[in-house]
Amino acid sequence: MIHDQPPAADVLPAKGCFIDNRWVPAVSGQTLPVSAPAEGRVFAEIAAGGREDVDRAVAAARAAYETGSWSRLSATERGRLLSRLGQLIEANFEELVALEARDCGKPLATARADITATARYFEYYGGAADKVHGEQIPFMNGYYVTGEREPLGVTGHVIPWNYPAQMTGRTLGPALAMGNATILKPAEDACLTVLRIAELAAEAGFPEGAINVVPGLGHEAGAALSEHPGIDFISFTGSPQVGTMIQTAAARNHIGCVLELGGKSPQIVFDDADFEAAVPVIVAAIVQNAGQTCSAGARLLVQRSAWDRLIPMVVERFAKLRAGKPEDTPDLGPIISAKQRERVAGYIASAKAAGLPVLAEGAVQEEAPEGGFFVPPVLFGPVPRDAALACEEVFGPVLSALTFEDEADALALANGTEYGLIAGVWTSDTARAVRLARRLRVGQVYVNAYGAGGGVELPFGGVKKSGHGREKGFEALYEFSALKTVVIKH
Ligand code: TAP
Repeated sequence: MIHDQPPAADVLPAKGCFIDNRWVPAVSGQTLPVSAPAEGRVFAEIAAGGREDVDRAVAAARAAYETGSWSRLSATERGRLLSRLGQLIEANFEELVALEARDCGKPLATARADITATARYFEYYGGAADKVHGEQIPFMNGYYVTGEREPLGVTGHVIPWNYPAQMTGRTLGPALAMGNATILKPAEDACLTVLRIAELAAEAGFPEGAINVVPGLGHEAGAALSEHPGIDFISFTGSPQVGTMIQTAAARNHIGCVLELGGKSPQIVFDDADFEAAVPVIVAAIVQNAGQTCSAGARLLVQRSAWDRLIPMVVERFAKLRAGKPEDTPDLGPIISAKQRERVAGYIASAKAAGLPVLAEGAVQEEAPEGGFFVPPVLFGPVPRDAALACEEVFGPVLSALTFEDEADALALANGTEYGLIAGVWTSDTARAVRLARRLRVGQVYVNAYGAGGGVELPFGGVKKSGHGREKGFEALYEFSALKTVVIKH
């Protein structure tokens, strides 16, 4: 829904598009309403950026890259600016927490963890900027050969609504550390912290054009950015459907891309596991961010011989879960939008209609606002292997429990979806853990743990339909740079 009227008095007005360190209204003059998911009502507006705004942002980034105002700053100076931005995020911590909590409906504790991680991304990549060394390559006598890492140029970034602040740090941090000039298109449903971080970047001293943000609709601003001939690389996190469009546009422009497209990640529990340690982590892995996490542990794979002991423990914990608004310390918040809530509720209703057994169901707190987009968490099981709930990403607080017989069966089941993002293995048999870690077709494996708090330092990304390329950790610095071989005859 596009607005061209002034917002109501209690609605935060749109700041605009952030281009060349300045707020500029969208060329169309239009804005988009943003809802607070826990309240179910509009509380802010953002600029409805479009093709012409993206053109301006690409021109600004191109200038910062070509003139060298950003790309030729020393790596140490780039690192200092990134670190300073991390410090400014910490200095404005409570403001950013409140904004992220309201914009996404996250419980305050989750929003705090997110903003802490956001600052950490900038600190990490600030420290890493001048640690990427080239190499000297042995070659024929009479030649001196080096391999040097250089920026890709202008990089585009399209991020989703589930972790707006963190995703900004995760994708811009390494791109900027390597000297790329950036344009970010955040999700229309949640992007207020992203816009505030852009403002803080200007305060930190980033030169004009290094960081540009164009909010707007996906099929307008997002499509314009991903198809733009003026970008040299694109990073996308979101649905496989849009990821496919991004990859097609990148191929047409002969540029590279990194895609992170979600998953249906397994938590595999053997009968020799420490159930006391496993159960709280198993439940947290699906309830975190109301299940709206690409790496949510959405499939609980239980060895048949462990089912009768493990499941009652999970059920007990699951049934106590309460969804509510950020300030009421709920176990989980609402779903991001009415549209997404319909999608998640649709999965639950179809599974119930198909007769899938409900093992446990949480509830919504009594004090939760009427209009909030809440969905009580549900544990289904045993779920047949070919059911939608065993294969498709729900992106909500729905845990599907399935049984397996032995290690070979566990592996086949775990690897048996189109996705391959992360996996958890719970066992006391170290040799088995190593065998599975090597054969699971995913980007990250956790043994007797799951997710480990996000891990800014840990390279992250998928295989198969979960995408390709890696963000997070040092690996991302290679993703956002190119190797140049220099051959000197002497
Ligand atoms: P997407 O549509 O994929 O949105 C992700 C980002 O892409 C948003 O910034 C979106 O902008 C933008 N976008 C949408 N259409 C585009 C286009 N044609 N060209 C370029 N950019 C475009 O995801 P969604 O609709 O928010 O969620 C749908 C499903 O995707 C979820 O249920 C979930 O299964 C999956 N999902 C996965 C993840 C992760 S972390 N892997 C994150 C979110 C969603 P707008 O928001 O303005 O449309």
